[in-house]
Amino acid sequence: MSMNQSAQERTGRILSCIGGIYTVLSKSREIQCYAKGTFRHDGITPLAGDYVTFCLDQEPDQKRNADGYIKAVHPRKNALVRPPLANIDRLFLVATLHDPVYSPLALDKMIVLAVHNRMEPILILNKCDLTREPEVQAFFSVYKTVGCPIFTLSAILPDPEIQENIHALTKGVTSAFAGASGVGKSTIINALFPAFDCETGDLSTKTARGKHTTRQSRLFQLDETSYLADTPGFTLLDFERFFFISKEELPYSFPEFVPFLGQCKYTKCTHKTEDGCAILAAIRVGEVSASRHESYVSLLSEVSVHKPWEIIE
Ligand SMILES: Nc1nc2c(ncn2[C@@H]2O[C@H](COP(=O)(O)OP(=O)(O)O)[C@@H](O)[C@H]2O)c(=O)[nH]1
Ligand SMILES: [Mg+2]
Ligand SMILES: [Zn+2]
Repeated sequence: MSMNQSAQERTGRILSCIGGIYTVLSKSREIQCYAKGTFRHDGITPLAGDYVTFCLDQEPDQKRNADGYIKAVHPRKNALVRPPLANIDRLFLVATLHDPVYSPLALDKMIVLAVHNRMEPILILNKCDLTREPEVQAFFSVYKTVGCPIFTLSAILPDPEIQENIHALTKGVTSAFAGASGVGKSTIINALFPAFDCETGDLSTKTARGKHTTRQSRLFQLDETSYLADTPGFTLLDFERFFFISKEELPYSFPEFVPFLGQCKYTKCTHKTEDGCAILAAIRVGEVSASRHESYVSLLSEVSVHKPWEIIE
């Protein structure tokens, strides 16, 4: 490397990647970078959401249409495989009791995934205009023991106070929305962040044959310290591919189980049906919900089939 090629190192955050060119946000400026770091040897691919060290090229690379190159990817808090995103702090999980009917197992699996990957789960029960109050209460009583925030709302009849409370939870963090197709993710996001261009309905991401086109993931800066991930087709199916967690770790991803772990009669208790199980005792006194425990038992049989080498840290 000649003298005049030595470049000053800077840090920034990747907002998006299109055709191998990364848009890196650094001090309110968007810099186009290609990847050229030692991380390549480590098999790390830079992702939207990554904090990176980059260098500006002395002379912008006309051929590549880039201003500089990414030199290093900083350690991640977490990374999702699909959509490819790194460093998500909060995961808003949207569910509905009608159109579509939510699956407790699917929702509980998403909560496990969030907790296991150090994303704080926030539950949103949407389409409450289609739902009778006792059904909403039943949902609430199952999930209140989890200990995460729960919002019940109707995205087509926005309530300013609920909106404000959800909005406040996106401050100073990087958030993403997840949930089955049709639950109202885009409608909720559009109402909360009018500047964020998020189409309702998933039609535009499908081709005529009904296949999803590959859309790149993208981070949207809400304000200086707040980011929102654009996750158009982020449904449970996308989680399944990287649902790797050991059976020993699983109970720790049920936040309401944690205070009782270590209190069972048998140290190797799997909390299924054992005598003297503290989790089963907690269900009897209403501190853990039976439906959540049912999901735990189902997921335990699912994770037990993975061999240790399949576990991705
Ligand atoms: N009745 C009712 N319909 C809703 C509500 N929220 C969204 N929808 C409708 O549900 C459909 C799917 O919403 P969309 O935001 O595209 O869902 P997404 O696939 O999760 O992004 C659209 O036709 C919305 O108008 C709601 O609170 N109540
Ligand atoms: Mg959508
Ligand atoms: Zn137990």
